[in-house]
Amino acid sequence: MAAPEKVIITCAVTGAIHTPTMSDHLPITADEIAAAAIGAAEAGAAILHLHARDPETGKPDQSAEAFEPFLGRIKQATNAVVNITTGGSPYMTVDERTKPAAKWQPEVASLNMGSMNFGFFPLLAKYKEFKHEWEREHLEGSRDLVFRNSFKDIEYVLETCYGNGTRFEFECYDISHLYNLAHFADRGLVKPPFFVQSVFGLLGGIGTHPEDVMHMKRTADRLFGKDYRWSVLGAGKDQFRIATQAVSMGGNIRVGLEDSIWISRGKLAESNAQQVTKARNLVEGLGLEIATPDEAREMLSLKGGDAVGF
Ligand code: KMH
Ligand code: ZN
Repeated sequence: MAAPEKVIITCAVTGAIHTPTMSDHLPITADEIAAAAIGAAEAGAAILHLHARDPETGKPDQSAEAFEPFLGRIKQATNAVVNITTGGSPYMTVDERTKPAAKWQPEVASLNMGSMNFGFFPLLAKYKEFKHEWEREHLEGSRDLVFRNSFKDIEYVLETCYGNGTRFEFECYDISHLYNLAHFADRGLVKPPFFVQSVFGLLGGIGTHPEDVMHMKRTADRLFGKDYRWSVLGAGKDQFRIATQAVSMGGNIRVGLEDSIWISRGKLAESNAQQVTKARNLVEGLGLEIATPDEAREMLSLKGGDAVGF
């Protein structure tokens, strides 16, 4: 029997959903994002999924300039693959969301494979006071928030980024998003190997039951066969339970404070590196090995760290 493939750990260090009030450990400034990303890479993350924030308020900032101060530093300090979000925040237009990836031409950019209700308002119940006024509006507004990723939007991201040799982390929040990816593959607009990031546990997307994870994998296997690499992220408290199931099924995993601010039940993660270390221990505890950044490049057919625009 062939040796199992190595496991790619992606770390998404800050995102655009959690807010400064929720954790003092959430990286906000460019210095904090750079340090968090470098720490995650040192702990074993092969891919770093990056968003930027306003350094004063912590509000998501999707200007290309906001990414500049940390991209160069991460590149200098690590060999990790840099993945720039095109999801930005679900409150932004696709044009705004695509600007950083278009300018900096990373090896990987995220690409969200369908529209969905994106409800994070249940978090409101946990916090009485907020550090910044925007945080309450951000949570409250998600009662009526459609994260828009129409076919035209997806084509726009593909057209803007493909010519730069950027490949994609296809974020699939539900089974239908796999079918949308298959549609683009049928039209020849995306080329294998596809890096499918299955997202579990967001209100508006698929749940976190083991059957949900099985169904996602079975469907992806049927649609893409050997033409894809499967990665999972579990939102919030389910992060490591989903990761454990997926690794045992041959998958890759994404951790990081973007998706969960927790390290264990009721205990905040003190850093992204802490979650990556836990993920690494999980992989190695199951008798598997983590992929280095160069091994991840090989598995995903990436252009290489020297071919980016930063
Ligand atoms: N926070 C993830 C569930 C993106 O950046 O493109 C969604 C995400 C979107 O990572
Ligand atoms: Zn993201």
